[in-house]
Amino acid sequence: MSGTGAPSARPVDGTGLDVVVIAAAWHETIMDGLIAGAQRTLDAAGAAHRLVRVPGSFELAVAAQAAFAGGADAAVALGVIIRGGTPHFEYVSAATTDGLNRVALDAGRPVGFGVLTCDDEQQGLDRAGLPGSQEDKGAEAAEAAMRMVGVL
Ligand code: DLZ
Repeated sequence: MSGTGAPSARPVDGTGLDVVVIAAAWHETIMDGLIAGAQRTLDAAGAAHRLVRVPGSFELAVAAQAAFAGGADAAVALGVIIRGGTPHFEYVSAATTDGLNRVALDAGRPVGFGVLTCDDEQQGLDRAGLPGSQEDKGAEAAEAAMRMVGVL
């Protein structure tokens, strides 16, 4: 279940890594798929990992900052933001993305970006790594985070 154009195949070695998976609570079914995909990928790579739940995507960045302060090698940030009738979507999406990027740059440690920004629920389901999904963005984010530890 690899995404269109997404890298794959080359196995990733996560042995010895301490990874924190941070997951928002909104849009439960899609989040369950993203979390399972990330955890499957970390297990397959042999990485130690734990799950931290936060209320919404906006809170992912500060939780990633805390994970790094606690010594984590990498974080995987998972969230689903679905467009509504107000400009809220743009503000939460931008703050989440900018916040996670800033935390990664400040810490010099990788944050796998598994935040879906969707026009509707179906776009999230299609990318959640669930039965019937075409893509598995939780797995992709976990894999990217682990690969980056070896790059930095
Ligand atoms: C408030 C809000 C809204 C409207 N939509 C979403 C969403 O689609 N996905 C998500 O992860 N979080 C959403 N939130 C919650 C915010 O991320 C945040 O948790 C609250 O504004 C409290 O700080």
